[in-house]
Amino acid sequence: MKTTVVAIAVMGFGLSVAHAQETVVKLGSVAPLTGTISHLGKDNENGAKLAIEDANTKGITIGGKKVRFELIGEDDQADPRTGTTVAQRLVDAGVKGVIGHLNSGTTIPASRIYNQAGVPMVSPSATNPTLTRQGYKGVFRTIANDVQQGSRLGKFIAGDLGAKTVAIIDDRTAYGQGLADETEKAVKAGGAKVVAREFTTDKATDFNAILTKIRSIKPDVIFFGGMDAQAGPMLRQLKQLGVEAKFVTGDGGCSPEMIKLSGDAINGSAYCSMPGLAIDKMPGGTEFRARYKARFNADVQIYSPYAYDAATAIIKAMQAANSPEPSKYLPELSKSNFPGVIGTVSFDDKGDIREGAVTMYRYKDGAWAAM
Ligand code: ABU
Repeated sequence: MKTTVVAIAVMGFGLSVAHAQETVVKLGSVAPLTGTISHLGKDNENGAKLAIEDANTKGITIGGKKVRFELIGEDDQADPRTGTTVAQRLVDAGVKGVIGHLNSGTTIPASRIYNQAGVPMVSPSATNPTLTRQGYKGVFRTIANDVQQGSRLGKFIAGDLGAKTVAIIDDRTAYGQGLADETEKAVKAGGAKVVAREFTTDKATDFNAILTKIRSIKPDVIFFGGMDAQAGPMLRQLKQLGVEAKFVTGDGGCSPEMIKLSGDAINGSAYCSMPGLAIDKMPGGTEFRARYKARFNADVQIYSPYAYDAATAIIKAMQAANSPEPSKYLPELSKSNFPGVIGTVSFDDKGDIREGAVTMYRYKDGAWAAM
């Protein structure tokens, strides 16, 4: 632990009026800060930053010493290999905990590095179930997982939307493919038929070949497992091809950016799911949205409230343990139970958030409206 002696001198009097001991505790935040989903990465980082600024403003004392938290932001470019590289860099820099990563495809391989180093991590956004099924004690998430999300999506598509035929596309990432698989299971369990299963990548922007094939099948619903950077252009191209099917996607497309990217095509028939409460229904959601806007002059995209609570969980665990050392505060992190922005933050024995809700949204009047 690094200790800094801060001397406050009164200018003009040449006097040192106070000496305070301040301990710097480094935390990492990892997300894609460049590339097509950098808006989501920045949103995650900002959520963690706000929590850390709040903690520093409060003036937290741990082990009898005033603590200043320092957030080290890393860019994993949504790339699994880069994810492990930056994870190791954070471990080498001596971080005591990590908020991240954003993508399941980067978070799962990075979790091995943190586990080996004994550094706890809390992802605000990675929803693939495998993350918390690896037996790593220091791995948590503040968002519901894709078993819960896929099950809700399947019921929504086959039940609420009354679809008889469904085409499913995914981006072949751990998240997109995993969510598509879970949704397919639940769609079938709900009595609908999956008439096409296609895939693209998380780099693609032209989906015409896949969509032309699907157009000839005339499904009632098209489900896409992937992020807004693909979902937006895909929906636009669907409308250009004259496809009438309803379009449903998961949390990766449940952003204001999705609305921008899809343009007018989003009117009338687009839905998304979110593995959490609608921000208006979160106990601290309205206040968080206003504070976020005031601080960053930007709107919440998707996961910043979850990132705020992920950082808060780590800080609170350090306070409860009276130590920033991972081996000391990890048992407290496992026992987290506090009212966060998103609701009660408490983890089950795997590290998944307890009572994870899933909310369905419909596009209406320029925004995603919770149903
Ligand atoms: N939950 C969607 C975005 C992050 C992920 O890859 O899981």
